[in-house]
Amino acid sequence: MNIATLPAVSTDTLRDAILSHLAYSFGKTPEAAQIEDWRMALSFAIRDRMVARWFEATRRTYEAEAKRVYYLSMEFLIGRLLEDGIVNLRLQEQARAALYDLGLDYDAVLADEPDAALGNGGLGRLAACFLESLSTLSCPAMGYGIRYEHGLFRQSFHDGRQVEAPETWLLQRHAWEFERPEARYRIGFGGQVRESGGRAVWTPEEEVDAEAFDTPIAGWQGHWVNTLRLWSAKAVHPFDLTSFNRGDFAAAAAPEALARTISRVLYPDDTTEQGKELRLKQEFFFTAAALRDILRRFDSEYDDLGRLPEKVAIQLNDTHPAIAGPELVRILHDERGIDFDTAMTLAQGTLNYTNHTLLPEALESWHEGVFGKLLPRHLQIVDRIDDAHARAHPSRGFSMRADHQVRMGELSFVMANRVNGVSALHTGLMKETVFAELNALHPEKIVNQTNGVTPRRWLLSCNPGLSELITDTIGDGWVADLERLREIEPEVEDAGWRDRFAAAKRANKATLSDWLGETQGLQVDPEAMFDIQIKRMHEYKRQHLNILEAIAHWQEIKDAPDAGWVPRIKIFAGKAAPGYAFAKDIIRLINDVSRVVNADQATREALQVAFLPNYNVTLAERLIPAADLSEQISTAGKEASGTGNMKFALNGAPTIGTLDGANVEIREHVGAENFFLFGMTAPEVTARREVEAHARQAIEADPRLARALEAVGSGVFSPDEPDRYAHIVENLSGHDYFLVASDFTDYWRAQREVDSAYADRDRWTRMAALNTARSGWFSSDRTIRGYMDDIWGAKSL
Ligand code: 26Y
Repeated sequence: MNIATLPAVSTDTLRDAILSHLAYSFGKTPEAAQIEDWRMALSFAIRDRMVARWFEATRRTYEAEAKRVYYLSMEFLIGRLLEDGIVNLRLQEQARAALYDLGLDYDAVLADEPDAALGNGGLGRLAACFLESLSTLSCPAMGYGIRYEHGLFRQSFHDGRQVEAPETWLLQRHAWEFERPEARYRIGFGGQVRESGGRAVWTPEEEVDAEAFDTPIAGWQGHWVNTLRLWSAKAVHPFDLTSFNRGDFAAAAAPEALARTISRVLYPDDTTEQGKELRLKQEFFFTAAALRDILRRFDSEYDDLGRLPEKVAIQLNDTHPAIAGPELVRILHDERGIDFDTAMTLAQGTLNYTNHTLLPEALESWHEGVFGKLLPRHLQIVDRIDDAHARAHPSRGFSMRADHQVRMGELSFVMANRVNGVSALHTGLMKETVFAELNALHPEKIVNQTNGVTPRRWLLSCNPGLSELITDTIGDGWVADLERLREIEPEVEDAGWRDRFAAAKRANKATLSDWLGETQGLQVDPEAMFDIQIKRMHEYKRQHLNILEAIAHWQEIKDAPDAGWVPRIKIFAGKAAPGYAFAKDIIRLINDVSRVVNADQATREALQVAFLPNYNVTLAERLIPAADLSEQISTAGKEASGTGNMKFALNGAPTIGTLDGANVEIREHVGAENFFLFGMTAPEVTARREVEAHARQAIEADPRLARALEAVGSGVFSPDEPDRYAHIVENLSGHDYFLVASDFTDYWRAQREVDSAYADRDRWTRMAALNTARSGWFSSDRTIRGYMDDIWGAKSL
């Protein structure tokens, strides 16, 4: 069969394809089929439609001898893929109708798919948006990562406390991957380095195999399909027969278990770099496999390694794959016999590095003992890289090898052709702080690429009501050219159009309200303002500032229940790293406040608080379209960019926020009058920390803040254990590194401005609609074009 000539997809052909997969791929009759069987059959029918384009994309890339882009990331937070596939292939109507014909509920079938949480948060979700945009822009590209058996833990609450359980996405069948037993590489760890014939020869002590699993990623309209290749760790000799025959079954299975450990679980932390050997193993495992695969492909096309920088661009998503630098040099020099300086230059021309954080505790560094034990040859190479760099720049005042550490940020910087930050503010701060010295030596290296989000998932598919209004108004060209959202701006002056915009938002809120009732037992009036903060739990993101303001608000409502308050529901969601005690205490505090406040008959019309468990991509898709207000309240200078902030603005939720990360650029785009700004700027934050007793001062100056803290400290929300939150109060009135107290007063002011703006519904709708109309720049298509032009030198095919 010529796959390129699959029939055009009608409802009938799709229904037949589903039935055919049900029978031939899953061995089920329609009568016996469970929802999972139907979901798999539909997924296979959709996937079939990608395959021809996938082959075609590969063929065209070879034919054009195009430069290829490789995105190396420890995390790909892809979420569910079925709806994404259906939407991008524009098969929504057919899929809905086909399932209807089969007596099935489309939404229920889609909801059966597990949410693939192979990432912690922003960095992993960015990687997923980038893959989709790379395909939309028909850029020849491939993502490389780890096929974790267990993604980010599942979160629930017991007595308000976070409880973690393993995530098990692979226990259900997964429709999207193709196992590639033939794409398998042996990866070594430990052992010795010897000299032989003037060459270093590394003999690893331990070996595992990396086996590839490929997921096709279709871009908008399915014109181009790239691959996400995830590596799974397999034992070289899966089974120790001698032990088995001896009757020692545990020992017989040991090699298999040991090898699988490497790809078993995602590290659930995105703040504190723990220096765990297993993490370094994971990093080397997937990076080394990816490089072998990249070079195999390169060798199949070209015979001159000197052309590597011309034909290959490798992007390191943060320092997690930084070992790519020394590993590439090792392969080129030790294995391919290229002299060291040339090997280093070739690697430097090929690699690029994206930095996502300035938090010192999240910057990776490895003790040379751990590093040298696992990667003895790489430690030698790092030292040679460091020496070479020092020789070239005798004035430099730092080393990537200070304090017996290997500092991965410096290593990545030196080994990269381009280094980028993820928002204008963040890139500026990179130049002034962590990379000040390196930037002085290499002033051309650092560039900015402000993050973006894919409009297919984050508007078209998650918000069909608003998308339909937009398409009705300006046609559907906006989906692939998001800046065309500007064309709806003139309509914002039209009262009838505004009503339609407001109706779309209200419908989303009603849907969410029903869902909250059904699944969380929460009764919420869809007319209330939906005020939402969803992101990982971190002190710098300041969920505690939000809850303190809620407490103060509640207290004022109690003082004067009839003062005409604007009804609000504050919604929180987010996971805390299992070892981050303070963040977990904030979760518990919010849950405690929620219990007390929601039970208060005197105030519940005006204020409710909810913390939704198990935040993930799917929950974000549910919440963001229904949001009225987006909380982006990090301490200025700490949030590298943020991408949730972009999704909210795009879906018509104005921001209350600080001048941090991409908030700065969002405010520039949507207009200062459509953004609720508060708080200190990054330089003011730095200055404020120098003020003695800054927190005490701020608390003394603001009786509302003092009263809210007093309530927390005296057990109003934890009557069974009054001093449960004493340490939080102590932190916020003492050290208060993230300046919650100092920003409180201005945050309160901005919140009351939000209230009055929301009370004037027509004014609010205008602001909301202008947020949508002016957020087109935050498409990840724009970001990827920036990488292609400024960093990779790659072209659309
Ligand atoms: C080394 C280990 C502890 C670690 C693991 C994961 C360190 C960091 C991370 C993840 C960081 C992350 O998600 N950073 C976020 O990246 C987003 C995409 O650029 C930004 O929008 C966001 O501001 C930043 O916090």
